[in-house]
Amino acid sequence: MAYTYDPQNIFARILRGEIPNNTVLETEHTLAFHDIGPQAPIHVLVIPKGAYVNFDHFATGASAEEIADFTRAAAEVCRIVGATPGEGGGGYRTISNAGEAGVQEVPHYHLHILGGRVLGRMLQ
Ligand code: DGP
Repeated sequence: MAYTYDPQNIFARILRGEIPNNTVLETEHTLAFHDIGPQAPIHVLVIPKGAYVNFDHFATGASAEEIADFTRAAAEVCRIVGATPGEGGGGYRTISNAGEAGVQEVPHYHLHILGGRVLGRMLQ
């Protein structure tokens, strides 16, 4: 699948510093910031700095170094916001929406980290 990345999407603009964000963590390949419309007391978005549209594009197109950096940054974000179970946190949920069925609004790959309350079951 060939992906066409829109460099004017809102997260690309955040990465270029054209739009401010409330940063939680920045690493070499990853940026994490608070969601503008939080759906839970903790709602952080983790995005790669590279131009990837969705999870498939990232998983197949990013380097092993980028993927490792992203994955570790996401885990670090959970610690920073105090959500990590076993480390005093109450737990969290990660979600990545893709495409129409997934209702992805921003076409730059991102992981939602939600927590700070009991989120309710999504899968039975
Ligand atoms: P999704 O449907 O998975 O593409 O979710 C996109 C999320 O991005 C949504 O929860 C709201 C958030 N969002 C959209 N615009 C901005 C913005 O300008 N700043 C921040 N911090 N979050 C944004």
